Amino acid sequence: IQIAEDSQSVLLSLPSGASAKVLLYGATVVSWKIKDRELLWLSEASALDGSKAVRGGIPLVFPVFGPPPAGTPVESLPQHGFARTSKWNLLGRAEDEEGSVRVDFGLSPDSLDGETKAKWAYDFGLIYSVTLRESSLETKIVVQNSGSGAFDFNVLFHTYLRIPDVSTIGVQGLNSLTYRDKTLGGTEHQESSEVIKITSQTDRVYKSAPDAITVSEGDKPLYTVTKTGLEDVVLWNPYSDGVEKIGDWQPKEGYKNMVCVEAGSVAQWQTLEPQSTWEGGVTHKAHL
Ligand code: TA6
Repeated sequence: IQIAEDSQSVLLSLPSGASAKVLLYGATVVSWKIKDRELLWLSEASALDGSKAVRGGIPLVFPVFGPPPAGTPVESLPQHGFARTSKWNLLGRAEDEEGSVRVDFGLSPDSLDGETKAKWAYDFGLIYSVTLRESSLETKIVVQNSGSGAFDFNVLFHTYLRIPDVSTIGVQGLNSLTYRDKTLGGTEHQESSEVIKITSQTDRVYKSAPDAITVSEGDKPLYTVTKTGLEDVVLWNPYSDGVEKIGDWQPKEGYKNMVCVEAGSVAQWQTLEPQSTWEGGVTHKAHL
């Protein structure tokens, strides 16, 4: 079991051959491997130097998902908030006897740049834990409100799962749910597929989703994404037309090798009372 760090990132590894790499920038997981097999998709053109949010891996969305709505306290923040573009502090690390390794990161107003702090002036603390096990990767976030007034937030783990071929996979666990389709102006629809196939640009927020979602290829499960304390699941693939508008997406054909299955609380605001904490997390399991 190993944890190695340099000034920019932390590398976790297990004797079984699993490893994960997390940048301090955004506390973004940029790689998760089992033996030599990479399980997350990362754009070859993604900035990794802290100049722009990472395109791929697991960017963390907080305190707003998507474009910030006007007239709300998040209105001046960038799309998806500031967690993914802030430099986090490494808080600590732990190894446990069952062969897992964990690293914790923290973010508070002290580590935000002045401009961001002014745009969202709450007294908050975030603790983000990444735990690597033999065949799974867990991400968990604790949100603390240390101030004297309540605040509202969205939070989401924007996981880019690497897949062999988008045309052969199916996503299970979302049937009969109501979803907001962002490709159709945010209109609401009801899912009617037991196994969802991705054949065009897909950008949907499934509300009040069950905790376990599976990505499979035929009868063979590839991943199970299991959420705790989170309400919704977003399914995103920009497809051939969508990637043309994303400057840092390379190779363009890379949309064939990814699907974002994103667990979060985004359809409604999560309200956190003063002097309170909230937590939510996701376990990504690879069925190899
Ligand atoms: O989670 C899906 C989504 O909100 C899409 O609408 C899509 O644009 C994507 O996230 C990526 O957003 P980004 O700000 O990273 O370009």
